[in-house]
Amino acid sequence: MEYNRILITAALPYANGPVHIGHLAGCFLPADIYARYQRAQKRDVKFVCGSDEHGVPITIRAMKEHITPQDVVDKYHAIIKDSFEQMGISFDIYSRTSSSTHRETSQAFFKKLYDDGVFEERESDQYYDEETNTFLADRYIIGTCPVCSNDNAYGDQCEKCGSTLSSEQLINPRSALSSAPLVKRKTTHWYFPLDKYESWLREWIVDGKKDSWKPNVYGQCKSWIDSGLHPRAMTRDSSWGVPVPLPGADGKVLYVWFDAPIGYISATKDLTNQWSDYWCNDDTKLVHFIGKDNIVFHCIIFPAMLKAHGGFVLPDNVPANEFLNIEGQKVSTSRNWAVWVDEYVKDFPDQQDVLRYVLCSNAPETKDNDFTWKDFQDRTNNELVSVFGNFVNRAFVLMHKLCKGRMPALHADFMDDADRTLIEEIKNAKVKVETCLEGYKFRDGLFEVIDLARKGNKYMQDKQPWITIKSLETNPDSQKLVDNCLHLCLQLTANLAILANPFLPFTAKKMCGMMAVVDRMLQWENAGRMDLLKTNYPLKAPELLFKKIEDTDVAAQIEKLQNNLKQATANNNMETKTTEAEEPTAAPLPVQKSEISIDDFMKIDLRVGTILKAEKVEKADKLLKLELDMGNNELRTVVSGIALHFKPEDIIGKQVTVVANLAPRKMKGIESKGMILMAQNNDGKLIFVSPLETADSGSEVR
Ligand code: B3M
Ligand code: ZN
Repeated sequence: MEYNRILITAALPYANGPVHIGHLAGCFLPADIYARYQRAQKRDVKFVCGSDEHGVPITIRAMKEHITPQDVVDKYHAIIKDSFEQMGISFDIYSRTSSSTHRETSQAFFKKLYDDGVFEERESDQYYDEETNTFLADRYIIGTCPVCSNDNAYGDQCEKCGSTLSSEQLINPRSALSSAPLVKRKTTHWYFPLDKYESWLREWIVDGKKDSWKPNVYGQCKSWIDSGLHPRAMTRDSSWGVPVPLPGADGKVLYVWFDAPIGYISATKDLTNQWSDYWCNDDTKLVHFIGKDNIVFHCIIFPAMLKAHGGFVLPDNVPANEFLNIEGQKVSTSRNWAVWVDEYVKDFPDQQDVLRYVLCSNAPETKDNDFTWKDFQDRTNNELVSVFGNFVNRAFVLMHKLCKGRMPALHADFMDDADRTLIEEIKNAKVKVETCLEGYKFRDGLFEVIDLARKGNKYMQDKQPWITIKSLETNPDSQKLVDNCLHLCLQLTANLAILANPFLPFTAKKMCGMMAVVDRMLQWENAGRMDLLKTNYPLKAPELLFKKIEDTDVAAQIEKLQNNLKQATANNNMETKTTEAEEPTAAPLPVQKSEISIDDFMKIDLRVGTILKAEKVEKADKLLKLELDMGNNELRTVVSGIALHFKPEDIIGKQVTVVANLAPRKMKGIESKGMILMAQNNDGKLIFVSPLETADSGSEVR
């Protein structure tokens, strides 16, 4: 399909708190990289977003803080919008769902479905809190879990045992908002018959998107569709939201997940009168960037709504990311376990690209990932500063020193194979980065950019122009060799600016300043060109592109996290917890053990072993007897307490880290020679500590 327009959306953040780096990594940063890249390709792009200002969490926060919901959203809309601007998230519009455009657009959408007879009207009994005069969503009902007897299970989920529940299943249900006893009241709502769209969805997604959608997205959709779709209520009893546009529907609003995605349409309306060119043409490529918890809404419910309405384009792709954890734990706003973007930009002024770099190079594209401040430091110092920044800086410093501050010429008859290879690499890099970005592989794309800089460094290191120049007196051609080297390094620098621009826009702009070229040079078609900087053109002095992250910065941020957690735990009560829809309660931080010396550590002989056999140990329900290949024809028996977590047949062939010199000991009559290492999640789940790539059995782990 040839597309003539690209409409990019990023999930509308709830305006009930600031955004954290998990939000950035999950959808806003990839969406921005994609938008910047497509604009550089001179395609017709619109990148829209806005605050999601409806929904129960906002009303609860308002109640708690004794302010109106409007006050809540006004406050956070401003903070969120500013955070995005600071981080260079280049929305064409950042709108909000409390706007009049949105009210009219979502009401008209609802009304059209209503008039077309799409909805089913149903009466049901629902829990009502008589003290706060509200119907309670499942999340705001607490009771005893029928599965594990946890007294504080939520109406939609028990966080202790993980069961999905409905409030009807809770034993002794009570309100999370007040101490009033729960009563049931009759209420009428309009249901969208998702079941009627099941066969269409199956055809559109299961048959049609298998190869183009990410496996995590496709898989979630398929399992939803396979387990059967049911009508879903699209209205709620609440005083906050878009009023249901029907006579006699007082006190009823559109369900937040009905109106929020329509917010993409209203935002486009607020942006341009030509909005329907983008929404109502099949040659628009609509791409929704979201986090994994939003998949069903964007892949199933919203498309079915669009289909029922008619006249709208459907998403071409929904490249959802997984979650980013912080220092090994799930982000939790109620425990204040998060890195807030508004605080980052204060703590690290002018270092937006550093965060963009780390979040993209460690993006949770295929699985949940972990952000740690140490890793932030390592990636910044070892990759951005040492590879990219260092290359650009050296090219400029040497050009000023050895070529009088002007772009040196390229002397064709003095070129060698290394020069030609470098030119080839630059051309290849364009194609590689482009392929990655078109396929939503942002990590890989960024890796290619850094890899090109790495090649530049190697080239310069091999050429050593600072040595070559020393033989000027004996060899008058030396200047030409130096010129060639720096000419190529500087053309490479210009290419790096173009390729890095979608990822690191602040840096690319700075580089344009140093090269004294206009930003127009950054257009994608210029990548791969070797004539971007004109010979003899005066270049500016180098600017520092990135600052090193110091140990003290890392320590301060970790301390901040710990303090936030302590404070949040101290202030915590039921109320704050229940305002946070998706938050799991997490286990306390594992306490760090006391310091050891490197010699202590070196005493441990860690090796990779491969599991050849696994079987249950009789009369010991926790133990598995493992037979490990330790390389060099050594087979070893290790007894491990993992039987409750893994089936023996599932772990054959897995590689594990073995403490190989642990004194042997007998367990249930079997001699165990060594121990295997396991990581333990907050929820108690065990995970093998295995090499990321297959290693030779017996390899040392150091
Ligand atoms: N407001 C964000 C979230 O689930 C939700 C997205 C709406 S996108 C239409 O965090
Ligand atoms: Zn439970």
